[in-house]
Amino acid sequence: MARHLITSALPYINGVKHLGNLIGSQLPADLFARYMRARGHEVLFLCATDEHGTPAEIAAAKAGQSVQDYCAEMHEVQSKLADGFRLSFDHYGRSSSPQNHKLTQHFAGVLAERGLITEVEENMMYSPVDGRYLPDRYIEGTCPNCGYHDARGDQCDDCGKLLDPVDLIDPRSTISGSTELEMRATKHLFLRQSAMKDKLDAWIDSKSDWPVLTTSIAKKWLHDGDGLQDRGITRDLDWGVAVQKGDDAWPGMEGKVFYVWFDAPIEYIACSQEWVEAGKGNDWERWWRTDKGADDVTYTQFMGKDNVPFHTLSFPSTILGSEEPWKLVDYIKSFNYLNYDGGQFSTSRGRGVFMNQALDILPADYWRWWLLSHAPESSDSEFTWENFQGSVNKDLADVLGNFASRVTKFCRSKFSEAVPEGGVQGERETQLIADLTAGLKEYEGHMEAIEVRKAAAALRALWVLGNEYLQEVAPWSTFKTDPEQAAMQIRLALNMIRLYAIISAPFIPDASADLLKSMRSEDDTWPTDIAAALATMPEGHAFDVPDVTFRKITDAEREEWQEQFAGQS
Ligand code: B3M
Ligand code: ZN
Repeated sequence: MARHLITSALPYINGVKHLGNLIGSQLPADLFARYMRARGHEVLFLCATDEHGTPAEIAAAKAGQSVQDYCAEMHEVQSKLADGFRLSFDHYGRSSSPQNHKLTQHFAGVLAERGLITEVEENMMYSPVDGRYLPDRYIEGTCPNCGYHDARGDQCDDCGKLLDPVDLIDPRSTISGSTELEMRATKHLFLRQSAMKDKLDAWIDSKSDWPVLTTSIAKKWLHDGDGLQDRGITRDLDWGVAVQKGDDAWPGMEGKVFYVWFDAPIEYIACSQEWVEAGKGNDWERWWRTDKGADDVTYTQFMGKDNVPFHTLSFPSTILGSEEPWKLVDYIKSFNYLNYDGGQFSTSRGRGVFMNQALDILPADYWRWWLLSHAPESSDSEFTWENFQGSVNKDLADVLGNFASRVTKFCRSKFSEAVPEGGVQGERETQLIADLTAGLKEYEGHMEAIEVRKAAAALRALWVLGNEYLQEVAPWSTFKTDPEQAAMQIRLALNMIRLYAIISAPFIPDASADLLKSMRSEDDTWPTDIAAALATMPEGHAFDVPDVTFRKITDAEREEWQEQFAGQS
């Protein structure tokens, strides 16, 4: 039994996430966590809401709430949706927790002691009308590169050029619209990532098994242009972790908070402390401190590609730079983007399906299956309603659902609602067992390697084997001439339903649980010997005909939903 620490990137608190966010980290992380648990490993699976920073402030102001109330409410909303999608976090924490405040200040203090934090005097845009310094994305103006009128202070959305607010022509505050902006000198802290460059480089080089998507992004940041830059880790905001050195004040830093990307990854650790505090565990250090047993832990992180620099460079700078015995990540699984029906998901235009809407129209398993089997691994992928309808109707309804329904109904009508007796297995059954054995091995290999799409394809292929067998041996015809032989075929098929329920659970946990319940089987041990697994439910074992496991999506629904989620242009 191994120990697996698994984290998903922390969703921002501001608003319900769309399906692209879900498949970019939380859902594949859940797939892996469920698989590892099913294989008998000890798993600690953590996620939390990422609550600090300007997006939270803006969203709270828009909602007319204090940022504390807004975050508390949105945390509940996101937590319920996570449950709705059956994301099996051992704890769903909050980056605004006291644990994270304390730990973030601890890291800052230690890094300062190690000489890895510098104080830099910077000129920042100050807006007298708004009475505050303006973070980059609160400033808009004309792009000096392409002339686009609404370029943001950090980037031009039109030509994509990264900008500094001072580059903008005619800058204005997005809060008040005021153009009376002035530069004022203020002090900020910078994390000296440049001093960590060689260490990080060597560390990334040692990870030859990482996905290319992960290492190529890290390498680009390490080597492009002037190489790895120091990163500002403080901001002029009210909401966030107050800048302190451990428990001590930081002279000159009054009224400032740490940059959200400094404290957010630290929440991975703090979340395990919250997990203990919530009474769900009793020892977080054995997961995180290499001097307390975490040496045996395999730590896997899941995230979208835009989060990779922070997890391959910034957070490791914090961990390595502290020179304390913290557990470093072992494997980073990153994802490309999921697009929506010929464009992008858009929160502002209400384009695409958001987590709450998805659950309003169909159960979680339908979405889990489509998203995971189309995970944007090697490139961006696209959600279309045709494709979704096709996958659900074919894979789930025709292949898996139909198998369970045909077998159980046939058994009930010709035998009884119990595993029938009689008959002996022949060559065709030996062949089936061999095929299932090989297929399962392939499936397990992809799951271990976190090749999500390939794992889905391998699982589907296992379902297909059952259908092919049934089609070929046709117990409904066999029954007419040799009922004993038909009984043997159906006995095997009933046991296959149970087998499918167990191995499909990481993808479609609800349907799997229902099928297992219909088979009146409490034993959900992962199969290691297919022949033995297919003899688990003995002759005479009672079962129930399951309700429809998966229903089909009609053309009318597909069209209605396509329209409903198209968004306003
Ligand atoms: N909240 C960005 C995102 O959701 C950010 C991830 C933090 S992980 C420590 O894409
Ligand atoms: Zn531009």
